[in-house]
Amino acid sequence: MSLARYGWEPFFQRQALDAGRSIPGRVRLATVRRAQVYASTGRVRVSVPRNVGPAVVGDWLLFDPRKRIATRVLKRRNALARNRPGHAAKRQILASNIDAALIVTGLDRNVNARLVERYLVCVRESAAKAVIVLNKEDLCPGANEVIRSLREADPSQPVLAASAVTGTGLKELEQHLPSGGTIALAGPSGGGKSSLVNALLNREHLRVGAVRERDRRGKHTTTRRELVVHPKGWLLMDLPGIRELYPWSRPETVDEVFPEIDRLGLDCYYRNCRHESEPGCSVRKAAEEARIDEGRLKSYLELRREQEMLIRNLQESRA
Ligand SMILES: Nc1nc2c(ncn2[C@@H]2O[C@H](COP(=O)(O)OP(=O)(O)O)[C@@H](O)[C@H]2O)c(=O)[nH]1
Ligand SMILES: [Mg+2]
Ligand SMILES: [Zn+2]
Repeated sequence: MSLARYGWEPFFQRQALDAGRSIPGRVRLATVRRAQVYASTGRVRVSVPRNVGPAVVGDWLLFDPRKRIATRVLKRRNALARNRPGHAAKRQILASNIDAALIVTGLDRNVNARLVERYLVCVRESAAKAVIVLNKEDLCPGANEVIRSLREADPSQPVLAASAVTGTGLKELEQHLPSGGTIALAGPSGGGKSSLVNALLNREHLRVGAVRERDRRGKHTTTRRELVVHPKGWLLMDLPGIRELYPWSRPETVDEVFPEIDRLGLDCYYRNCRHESEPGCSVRKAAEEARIDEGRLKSYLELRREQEMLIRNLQESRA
């Protein structure tokens, strides 16, 4: 079978010129020391020794087809990464080699815009295309208000309403998926990521979790990350929901997620204004006059501080 349908490209091929007897495989499932890969010989389970790994979903690795042992994880084209909760600076890669990420959240409860912004920072940092998907439109036909406020903040950011149950919005969603690309589905648990993968595949492939009625939170049914091949050529990667997301990014990436704030910052009196309590701050002024959203500003400042702190912690740990 051709490896191209799994995303094999010159970037990886060049790294595999000296592979010897090892052959390439794309990780579709991974645990700490094991991985299941798509290879030219089909699906293969391989072990990933400590000195080789860890491998994450989306990685390309080389493995010995006889012994079924990974011999090398190939350099990643990009990655979705966060800082591990409870650590000063410890990078955790959630997924690798992705072309787009759908940030999926359910309209059955209040959309957590703050969490969406955090996902957006991760995706922007990876340079993959981000699409915000407001799922469960069938439960909340009045999604327009949420969509409008998201679009108002950043008109260049695609935001779609969809329903995995009725199929609303799926055609439009498909138009946003880069052809032949690897598409990660990220977002809080219970938003409908697995359901959307199934709806796009038009069959039951992934187990869908029941939503607890009490608080409408999804149970954690997706405990592993999995990569599935769509007949139209996309590789869909269902990621488990995570509760705390501390993006692993440069502070400048935060600016890209809040373009309306970044733009105002150009007019501040001080060129390096932090929009905290400096005189002549046009960002503060805009917030006072309700020209920008107070919640977004708080989120922006918090994320900037977090990412600057991350850099300091990283420098200290390396010193
Ligand atoms: N009404 C409705 N329910 C949905 C929709 N998508 C998912 N669900 C339900 O929401 C719950 C969580 O879905 P799941 O796909 O497991 O979410 P995940 O945790 O993000 O993977 C399940 O009970 C689904 O049946 C939708 O578009 N409309
Ligand atoms: Mg799931
Ligand atoms: Zn300012």
